Amino acid sequence: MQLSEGDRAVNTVEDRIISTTALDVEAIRADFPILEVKVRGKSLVYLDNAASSQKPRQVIETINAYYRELNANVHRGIHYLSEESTRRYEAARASVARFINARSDREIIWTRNTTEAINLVAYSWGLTHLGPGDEILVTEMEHHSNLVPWQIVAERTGATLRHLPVDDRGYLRMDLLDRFLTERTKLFAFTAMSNVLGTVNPVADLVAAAHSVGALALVDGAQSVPHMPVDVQALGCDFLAFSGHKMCGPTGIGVLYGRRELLEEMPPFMGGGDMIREVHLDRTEWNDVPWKFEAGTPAIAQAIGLGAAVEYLSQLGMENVLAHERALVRYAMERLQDVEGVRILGPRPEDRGGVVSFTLGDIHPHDIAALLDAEGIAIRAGYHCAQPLHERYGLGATARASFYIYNTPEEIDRLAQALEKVKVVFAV
Ligand code: 7TS
Repeated sequence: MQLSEGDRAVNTVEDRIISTTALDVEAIRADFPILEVKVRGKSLVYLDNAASSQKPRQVIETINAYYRELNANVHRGIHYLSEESTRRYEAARASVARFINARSDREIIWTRNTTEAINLVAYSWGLTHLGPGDEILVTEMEHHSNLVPWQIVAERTGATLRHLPVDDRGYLRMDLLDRFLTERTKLFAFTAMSNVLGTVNPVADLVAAAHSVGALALVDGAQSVPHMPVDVQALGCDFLAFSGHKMCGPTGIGVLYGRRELLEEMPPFMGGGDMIREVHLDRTEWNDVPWKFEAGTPAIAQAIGLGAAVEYLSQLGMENVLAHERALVRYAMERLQDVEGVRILGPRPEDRGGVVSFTLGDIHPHDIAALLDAEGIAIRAGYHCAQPLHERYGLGATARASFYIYNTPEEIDRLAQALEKVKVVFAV
């Protein structure tokens, strides 16, 4: 673990101004009812946004109204509620398509989350397109959900799984890309942003490199789509996976974007109702994409809720969301570095999103998290579902603070003050 040189913010006051002008944080905070909740008698400081974000009342009320006024199954009944539910469900798909600039709504498949979206590609595309001699390339900074499915596919197909290394500062080893990406590579699956290091990867360059050897590019957008502008046409990626619950939407809904030509020729992931056009006892004709991949009654209220979340974020402007988080992360890195004994993982603020993983002396991150919890501050401690990355840096576990649109510099001050208290408790 190393701290990069020249990380420190130079002008704290200016940072505060940036972070409070990119977004109207006070107005945003008023949209999130949970921020009024007292935790252990203290006002809540929610810094576990990389795990899941909080939900604005616009999303909560959309879901509530759906169940109160519209609830019915989609794509079946010829009755008002079913037709209106279907219309709203498909309108949410169109909102998501616009949000990531997909060419067509047909390129948006509803899944449960990022994990299911990646597994869909692994099982549908991976099992049918890979064999011995083929290679799948991932990176050392992947979340387990962009690693384990490829281990399973490699084992089943005889393909080889390779890992592009990270350097000591938390950047991908771009200098080694040519060595790892060869004509044997059939798929390059990588995260747009590390959920541990915060590193924002050069996605368009990585996609172009994959295409130059004839490989497909799958982007894990779980940490990018909620936090920065993402344009699938500009990036050129073949697949993009992300989760609704990390971007103000409900749990139980996620997205796989796929280029239409690829989706057309991929076999279904699961069989059942809704994904078929005709079924006979001995044969079945598949439905068109995207419904071919959506077997059974879907998460209707959740999809509509995600549609509301996407509209909410679009109104804020994703450039502003990114600017706000960049300012917060710069401030957080400065404040935490002032706490003696804190070591921060990952690159300089300009190259990262709103995630700061750290250790504090020899204090176990679970103890840090528990003591912060007593102060009303929610962070995450552990491997953050990226155990191989922790092994790469020789770390057992880390503590992680992660930010979103409603966080403030004052909350970061509270985090830093609470860490000083942790040190007192542990007599560090
Ligand atoms: N990929 C990345 C980069 C992630 O950060 C996560 C979740 C996932 C995939 C999986 O998303 P899911 O919605 O399918 O679970 N990351 C975290 C985290 O950092 N802490 O809890 C979940």
